[in-house]
Amino acid sequence: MHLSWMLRCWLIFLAASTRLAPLPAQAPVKQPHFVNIAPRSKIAYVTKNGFDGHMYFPQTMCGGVAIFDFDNDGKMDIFFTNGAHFPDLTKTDSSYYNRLYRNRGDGAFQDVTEKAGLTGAKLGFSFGVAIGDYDNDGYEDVFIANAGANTLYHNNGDGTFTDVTAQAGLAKPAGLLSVGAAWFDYDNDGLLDLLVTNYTYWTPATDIHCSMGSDPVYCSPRRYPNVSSSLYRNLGNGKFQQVTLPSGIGSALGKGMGISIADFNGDGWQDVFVSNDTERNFLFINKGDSTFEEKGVQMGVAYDDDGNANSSMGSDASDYDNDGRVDIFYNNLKSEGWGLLQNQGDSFGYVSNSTGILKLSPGFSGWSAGFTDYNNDGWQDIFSANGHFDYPGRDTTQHDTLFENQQGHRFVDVSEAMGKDFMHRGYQRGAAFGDLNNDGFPDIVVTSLNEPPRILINSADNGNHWLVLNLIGTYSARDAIGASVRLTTQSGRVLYNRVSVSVGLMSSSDKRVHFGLGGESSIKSIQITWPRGTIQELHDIKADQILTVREPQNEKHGEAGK
Ligand SMILES: [Ca+2]
Ligand SMILES: [Ca+2]
Ligand SMILES: [Ca+2]
Ligand SMILES: [Ca+2]
Repeated sequence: MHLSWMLRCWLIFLAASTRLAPLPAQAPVKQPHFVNIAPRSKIAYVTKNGFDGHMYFPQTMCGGVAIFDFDNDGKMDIFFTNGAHFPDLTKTDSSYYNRLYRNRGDGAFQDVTEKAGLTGAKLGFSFGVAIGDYDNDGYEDVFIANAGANTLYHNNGDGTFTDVTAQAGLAKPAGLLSVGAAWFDYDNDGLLDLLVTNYTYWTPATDIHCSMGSDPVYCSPRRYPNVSSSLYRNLGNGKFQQVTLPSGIGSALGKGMGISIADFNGDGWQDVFVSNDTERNFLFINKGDSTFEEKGVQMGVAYDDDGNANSSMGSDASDYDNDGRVDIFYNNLKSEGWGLLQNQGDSFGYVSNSTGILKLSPGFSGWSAGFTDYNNDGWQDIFSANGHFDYPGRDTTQHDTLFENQQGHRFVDVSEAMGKDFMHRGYQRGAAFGDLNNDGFPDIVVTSLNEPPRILINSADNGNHWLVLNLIGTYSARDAIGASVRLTTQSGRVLYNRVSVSVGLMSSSDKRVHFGLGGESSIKSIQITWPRGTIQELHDIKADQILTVREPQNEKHGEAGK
């Protein structure tokens, strides 16, 4: 008894002294933030929507961004689309030009637009940009969605581009506003096809003038007709065939904005989510026979949890909870709250409420948006480029937001901790994601109406590990858009990502596949499922590298597109 009492006292003393022992000195874990390096370069580009107080309907959407490597030097370059003068819809001077900036690799970007032939001087008002190597020649080509005729530029491989629209067969009816576009191989023939989201029919002559009291305002989209998206099949000889109606894409009429491509039901065929402004969202399930069935309502992505169709602006698809199924995010205008849709196999669950998104988002009007693992912890965070309509003199400018993913369960708003360059208030519109300095931490480029863009470099200072995969298709289309990757870390943690380029709104992101690995510096295995079905396994991979992987050759397979 006495002994037992002594022992208990000793144990209590031991526990107390352990508790009181000073902790070993530990450096605080640093959180990455963002620094705008655009002022280091001569950036002539200012997003110009031609604003003159009249509030022409399409002026709210301007300033698409692409992050891609046009000259194959391993450094991601930046392309911006731009607006035009109203009501004539012409790029009346060079301030309206689209712009290409070459990444010099020293933190500065060089304007190479004129040499590249990408000013778009004759294009009028441009909205979205979609990057894809449609002819599998190893050089990324550029498609631009416009108010007028859309444009395809072929990358000649020598720093110049040629407008090949006329011979490509990508014509559209006059007055059809094309906002976004995405390259993907819907029929798995090794050639990238092209989906274009259209918004409505509009010309300066049919513009409806709306006002609130005596103030002009942008009209509600509901005043304008709904239209379908367009699908063009790549025939492989530089020509495309319009398959909008036979493919079933033409059966759904809305106001298309963001496009997210993924194999949502895991059957080996790439499906399409389209976010529609003020109309229900679409989910086109690829039936594998060159047709799609629009199943947005059945699969639970058409409306929010209250059954409302909301403004659904930009969208992105990614596996935010690392369960092997690709989820969907879309943002909305102020007071609506943003949509996070969890892929539950046969359908999607609206999880904005349970994940905290619905509490964090109603104060913001979002445009481009995307998943990006800014802190390399293996959980995809959500960025949104924000700003309400550009009514001068009202409190309509906003800052962008970053919602940090807490282990796939909840999101918390970490925007303020991202630094003053991140917190810039404006009418942000386009945004693209990519690793501009190849340090394994994703960066963000954002446009803002009537301002220069921001090139937000990730400070990369929490020491987390990462892997970037540069996948090159041989039997599949060279860009390998849609290739999915399952990564298992040394400790057995499983992460998912895929080649995804059409991210957000009007914008196109770095096609390389990025993984944050947290504290783990080695990878047990990587399984790549290439778009045409080949499965490739790699083992014992070191972290913190950009690894190029070519699709394995199979005797039965030729080169893509041959
Ligand atoms: Ca480059
Ligand atoms: Ca090409
Ligand atoms: Ca194809
Ligand atoms: Ca994260």
